[in-house]
Amino acid sequence: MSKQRPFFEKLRSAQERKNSLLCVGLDPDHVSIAKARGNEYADPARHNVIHRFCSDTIAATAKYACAFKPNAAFFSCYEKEDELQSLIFHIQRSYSTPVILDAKRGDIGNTAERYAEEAFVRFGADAVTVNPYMGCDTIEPFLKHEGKGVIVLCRTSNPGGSDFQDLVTKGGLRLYERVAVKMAELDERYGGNRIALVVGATRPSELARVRELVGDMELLIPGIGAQGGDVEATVKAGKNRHGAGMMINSSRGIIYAQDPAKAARATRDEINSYR
Ligand code: OMP
Repeated sequence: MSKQRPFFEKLRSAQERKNSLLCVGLDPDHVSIAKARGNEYADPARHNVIHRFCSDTIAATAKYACAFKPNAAFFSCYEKEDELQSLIFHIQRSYSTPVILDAKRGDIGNTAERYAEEAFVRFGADAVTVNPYMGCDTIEPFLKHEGKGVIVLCRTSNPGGSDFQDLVTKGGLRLYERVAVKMAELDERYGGNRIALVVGATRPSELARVRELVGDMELLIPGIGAQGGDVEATVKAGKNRHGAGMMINSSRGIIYAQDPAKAARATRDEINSYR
């Protein structure tokens, strides 16, 4: 198991150093890269496009990002897992910035152990996103990796997020509320500062409800930018008592912007203006 600095320590240090709650999502696809950058990354054999695009984007935005969140699907679909691994190492070493591997894993114990090893040992990520639908025992194998962050889906940003997550459970709580409560309990059982929750920026009232339920816990909040979540409503609903406790993610809105550095700085500053 890793002896590196804990994820939440790295995160808070990056948040303070860069005065930022912005998480930059790395979701590279060939069509969007060509559309946004024209010939800049043209390579008919597609050898290094993903890697070059990501490392340029990281270099441009690292000053403004408290974390990066590469989404595994955008690398594995092109068989670019080696690039993913080297980009994660590059972000950690060159920019002292934590990396969340967005993999949304969730499976029974022995399989979850392999997923945890994949995220934390193979890819060397500081944190990973997981799906709690199969129950608390499927989260625990990830928590066994000391210092690593486990970021659990709670109320997702997509329109279908209401299909199941808003259903009222036996005790009267909605399913996402129950996830929030159970994960806060599990986090406490593991000593705190191990679990964060994913709540979409497209759902400010659910975001406020989760904040009410979990106190100062860290939240990963995707859905601003391309999905249209309102930054002011997000920050006001999601901030904790210290005007923090959030990693607000934008992927397409930053990486495919004409000037990613400018977009990242503007988003960071807009978030800060409502803290
Ligand atoms: P943009 O919509 O381009 O900013 O990308 C959002 C990123 O966050 C994608 O990688 C999504 O897979 C991810 N995401 C959501 O959009 N909604 C969620 O509820 C959860 C996630 C996530 O777990 O990161």
